Amino acid sequence: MKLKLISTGIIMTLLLSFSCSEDEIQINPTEGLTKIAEDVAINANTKVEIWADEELFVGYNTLYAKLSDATTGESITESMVQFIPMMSMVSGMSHSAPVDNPTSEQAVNTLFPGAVNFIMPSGTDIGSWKLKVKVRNEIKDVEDFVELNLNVAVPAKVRMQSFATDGGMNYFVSYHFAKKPKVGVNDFKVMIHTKQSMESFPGVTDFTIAMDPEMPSMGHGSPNNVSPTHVSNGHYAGKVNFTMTGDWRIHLTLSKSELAKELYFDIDID
Ligand SMILES: [Cu+2]
Repeated sequence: MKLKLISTGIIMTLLLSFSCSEDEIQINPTEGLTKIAEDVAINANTKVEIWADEELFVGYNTLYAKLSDATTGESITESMVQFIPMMSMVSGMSHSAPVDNPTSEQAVNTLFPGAVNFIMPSGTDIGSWKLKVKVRNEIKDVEDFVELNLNVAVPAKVRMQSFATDGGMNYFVSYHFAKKPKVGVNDFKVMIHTKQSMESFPGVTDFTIAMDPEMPSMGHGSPNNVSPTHVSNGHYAGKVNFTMTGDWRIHLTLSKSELAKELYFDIDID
């Protein structure tokens, strides 16, 4: 009886360790992500897939490029990857959007992560978005691109706001949580970009942000928040503390020389 228990224990241990290492080997890099579009860059013989955390929305979207050899299907883990979003407006005008290109030419777990802050939704009476993705076949020494059609929806709650100053500057403010926000202290980023031209939307690095989360329905805030401060490229990192589930409102005051702009984002914590 005792022997049986011991051997069962050994088999269980073996099974567990086996299944653990299996998980590590078979981990799927796009698990939990949504495929947005794909196409083949013919000259570079490279299949380009674009994945995201969810369907695209007006706001800051993390995009993951996944490259593979169009013939063999094997992952390509080294390439220049560049995102160039372009919106063709029904009015005839066209413009780009703020972009964070992948920072490395080495894939992270076969993915090249970057981001686009879509500043308008697509729609039949508004216009349409395309994403040009530039890649480079290092072996063939060929640069190429694909052009993908995107659908950008209006999110249930506003995730990007823009405002203009008297001086004619346009600012685009968006936010991003590294992980789905939950009750407790959450890492949180605010992004501020400006419009330099229709093609160029650089990050703005010299804002000071004061943050104040509130539960409007209950009339209280929360302690232990860290107002976002500038890290790089118009990204401001802080911490927001949601002390309970429900509707929260993150008040932000953005200041820069004479400019002081107050705005807020509503977010539901479940
Ligand atoms: Cu537009």
